[in-house]
Amino acid sequence: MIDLYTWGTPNGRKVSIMLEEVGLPYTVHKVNIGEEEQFAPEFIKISPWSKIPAIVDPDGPGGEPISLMESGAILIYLAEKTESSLLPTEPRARYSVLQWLMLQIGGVGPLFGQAHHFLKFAKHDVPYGKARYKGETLRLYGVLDVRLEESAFLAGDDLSIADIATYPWVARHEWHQADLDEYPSVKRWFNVLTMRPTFEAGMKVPFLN
Ligand SMILES: N[C@@H](CCC(=O)N[C@@H](CS)C(=O)NCC(=O)O)C(=O)O
Repeated sequence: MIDLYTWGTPNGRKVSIMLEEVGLPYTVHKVNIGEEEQFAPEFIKISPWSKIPAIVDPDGPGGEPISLMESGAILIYLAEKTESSLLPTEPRARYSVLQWLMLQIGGVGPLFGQAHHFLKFAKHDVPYGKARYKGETLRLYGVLDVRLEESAFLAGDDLSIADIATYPWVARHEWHQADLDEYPSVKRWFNVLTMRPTFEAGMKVPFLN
């Protein structure tokens, strides 16, 4: 049974959606980042940067336990552990998945996250920060929309860990003030994924599981 350390955020929900998709049983451990539980010494042993999500798999490579931080690494690990088509082995398909996954890890997550900070949570009004990160966020929506106009999913014809990584961020579109009607292909993709029972279940973690 995999131990999942998470909270109700886009990064956390990537992993619960993934666990639902591949059908691995898991135990949820809530790490309330609003109460600074991420700084508990026991959690830092698993996640040195004090960030959720993290997992511990008692049945890791070689039959030994493994702990992992960083959502991208966790998605790759779980896909490979289960030999899932969510990360294909055929090289062209695999690199397509990895490039869209990396765009999420290096672009969508950090920039949407900063947009949330300046638009919703900053203690002071910072017009430059709001404009900068909302602008960069909408620029990324444009990239996603062009891509999803030409293919059903981010990496191509099939669902992949790149979609799983990106979906929970787009689910917060109201927070970063993106109007999905202006990005019809993103909206089509978002609605398709929202209908999947695995995504619905994963998005409820850790509060309703
Ligand atoms: N690059 C990391 C980012 C994880 C991350 O930013 N987690 C946030 C919640 S979405 C967190 O734990 N924040 C608590 C903190 O920074 O103290 C990943 O993809 O896993």
